[in-house]
Formats: sequence, structure tokens, C-alpha cells
Amino acid sequence: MHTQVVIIGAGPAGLLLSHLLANDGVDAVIVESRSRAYVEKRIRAGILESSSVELLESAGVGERLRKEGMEHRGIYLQWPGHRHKFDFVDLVGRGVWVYGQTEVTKDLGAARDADGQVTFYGASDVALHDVDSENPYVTFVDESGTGDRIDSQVIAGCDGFHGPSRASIDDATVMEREYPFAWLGVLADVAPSTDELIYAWHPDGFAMHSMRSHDVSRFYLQVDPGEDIGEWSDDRIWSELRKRLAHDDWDLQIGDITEKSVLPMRSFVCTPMRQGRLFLAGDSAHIVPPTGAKGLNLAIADVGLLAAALGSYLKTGSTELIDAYSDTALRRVWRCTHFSWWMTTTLHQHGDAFDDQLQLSQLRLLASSKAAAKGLAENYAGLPIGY
Ligand code: FAS
Ligand code: PHB
Repeated sequence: MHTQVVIIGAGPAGLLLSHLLANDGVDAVIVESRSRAYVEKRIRAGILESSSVELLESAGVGERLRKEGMEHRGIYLQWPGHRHKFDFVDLVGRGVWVYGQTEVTKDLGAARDADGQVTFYGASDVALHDVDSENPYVTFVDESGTGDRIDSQVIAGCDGFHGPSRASIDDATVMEREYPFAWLGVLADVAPSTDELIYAWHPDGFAMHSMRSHDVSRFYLQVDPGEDIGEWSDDRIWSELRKRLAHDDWDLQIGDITEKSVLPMRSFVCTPMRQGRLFLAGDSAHIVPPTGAKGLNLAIADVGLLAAALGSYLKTGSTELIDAYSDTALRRVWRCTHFSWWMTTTLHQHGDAFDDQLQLSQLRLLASSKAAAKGLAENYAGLPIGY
């Protein structure tokens, strides 16, 4: 089989890249190891920066988002006795959207169906070949058990943290930081008890109140990295959330918990994001702790750059944008890596009284200084694409 671009991975990065390329008249085939149903059901991110929404809309996949997504002006940061609202629209002129990654993936999958392009779901033994040649190719076994090969001009590694593409980057510089805590993520059929997301510092550990719709809420609790989810009954979860999110006469509504899981936390950056005709985008190249709501938005930003670069190269032969891709993408990657590290280290309990005082001082400064609040708003609401 021949195509212009083979994309490994049908998560948000792979699906968005294929759709942007199709809009640009470039042919792409996706090879994905999981089933479509599995990919579309995977519960992950919930926040889209306005630049992500603009890119999805420009690609023609923003209609349901605009209808069903929830536009948010900002967030609350809280610590015992204090809950402070940050209005990003007032501070920096833009807010964020609440729209689950599952919905983004479904919308992108539907767009790909309409593009009529080929996606191999359920592939195994996916391997990259000759990435430094002018004709790189991918081999795999399709879900019927038949061996396949796709020859191309470019391979896009959109296969996430555990995919094979990153291994093809020769002499990659990998920088990684593991955090001494994890998140217990909870999905519940209960209307949110707040209008904006609440990020809460608490002496017993971080907690967050997020949401997916007017009827479904999403919560996170700081736990130990090796936490056994079996130790967390629904009652224990609600009791801990009520304690850590408590504020004045505010009450947390509870409901049926439909999903709970422990999510690890790490920062990870692979440099460069290119090897010959192989380009990495999204989690295959970088991972951020979810505290800053940057993972999905970074994947979208990478893909916006990569789609333009590949379109220019494959249609005109110009290598200017593909040669600049890795350095340009990494500038935003490091900005978001720093912001996610800062949000994570500022809001999570380290079990150290000195750290507690530093963190509380930082939170008081954010609540009292417009300059400090603008810095938070600019990073959380997202920097313009191409930063
Ligand atoms: P993805 O991992 O989404 O997609 C990669 C795809 O490649 C997958 O479908 C995978 O099956 C496929 N693949 C892997 N190996 C393959 C192979 N050998 N062959 C073919 N295909 C292969 N971000 C936030 O902003 N907020 C959050 O709350 C948040 N929570 C998260 C929770 C979890 C458990 C995880 C893992 C991530 C979370 N993230 C969150 C980050 C997440 O949203 C990612 O940033 C986003 O999924 C990145 O999209 P992709 O780069 O497409 O990678
Ligand atoms: C989510 O809703 O899943 C979410 C929101 C904001 C974050 C992390 C996760 O910072």
C-alpha cells in the first residue's frame, strides 16, 4: 500500500493530523493498535484552550463542541478558609472550554469517516523502517492477522507515551521527572457543585472539582503513586473530597461514581521531535502532569504546526517548516512543561512544613496581585499557537 503520510496512533494527535492533511489534499493512512471503541471511550483530558478550539473549528470539527461544550471564564484556587476566583477573560481576554477528550476523539473520528481515508484499528507488531530514507515505511499485522506494509514519504509518530516511534529517534535526549504522588480520578453522575473548576490545596492533599457536562462531574484526589484503587470505596472518596474541598457554607453534591482510576504523574520531554522523515507529535514526544490541563492542548498545538509543515513540504518541496518543526514545537512544550510542573508543585502536599508555607505564600500572592494572576491566566488559558 502507498500513501503520502503514515500516521501511527489514532488518538487526538493522529486523528487531528489526518483530518488537517485531508483538508490540505494530502493523503494519510492511520495504523492504530487498539479498537476504535476503546480509543473513543478512554477517559482523559477535559479542558481545551481557546486556541485549541479555534484550530478544531478551522478544521471543521468544532460544531458539536460549540453546542455541547461549556465555555468557562476561569478557575477557583482554594486553600483552607479561602476560595479565590480567577477570571481569565478579565485578566487576559480569553477563557477555556470544558469538553472531554472522548468527545474530541469521537468528533475527529467522524470527520475521518467523512474524509473517506483508511484507518487500520487493531493493528499489532507495528514497526517503522528506513525513517532516514526518502521512502520510509511501516509494517504491521492487521486485525485479520494479515501482515501489511505501507510505503510513504513521511511517518508521523502520534502513538503516545508507550508507542514505538520515539525509539526511532537516534541520540534522543530524554528529560524526565517522576512526582512523589498520583491522582485518583473519579467520574460521577452528579451535576457540578460549582460554576468553574476548583483546584484545592489542603494539608491532607490536593483535590479538584472538574466536570464533563451539566450532569457529569469529574474529580481528582492526590494519592500515593502506588495507591491501590481497591482501598477507595465510594464513601471514602466522597468523604475525602468533601473534606479537602470544604469551604464556608458550600456543599458538595454527591452521586453515582461510574469510573475511578489511579493516574501516574510525570514530566517527560524527548528532543528532537524528528528523525529524517519521522516526526513525533503529542504524547509520543512529551508528557506533562495533568494539573495544568496542558496534555491534550499541547498535542493539538504540535499537530497544528506539523500539518502546516507537511502540507508545505509535500506540495511544494520546501523544507523550511519541517526543518523548523522540532525547535518550534519544543518552545511551547517547555513553556507548558514548566507551567504544569509549577501548578503541580504549588498545589500538591509534599509533607513538609517549609514547603507548605512557600505554597500558601504563593497562593496568597496570586489572590492579591493582579500581575501574578495575569501570569497564571496567560499560561492556563493558553499562549497563542506558534508561541
Ligand atoms: P494518545 O496516547 O491519546 O494516543 C496515542 C494512540 O497511539 C493511542 O490510541 C494508542 O492506542 C496508540 N498506540 C500506542 N502504541 C501503538 C502502536 N504500537 N501501534 C499503533 N498505535 C499505537 N491531559 C489533560 O490535559 N488533562 C487530563 O486530565 C489528562 N488526563 C490523563 C489521564 C491519563 C490516564 C492519561 C494517560 C493521559 C491524560 N492526559 C490528560 C493527557 C492526554 O490527554 C494526552 O495529552 C493526549 O491523550 C495526547 O494525545 P495523543 O498524543 O494522541 O496520545
Ligand atoms: C479534567 O477535567 O479532566 C481536568 C481538568 C483540569 C485539569 C486536569 C484535568 O487541570
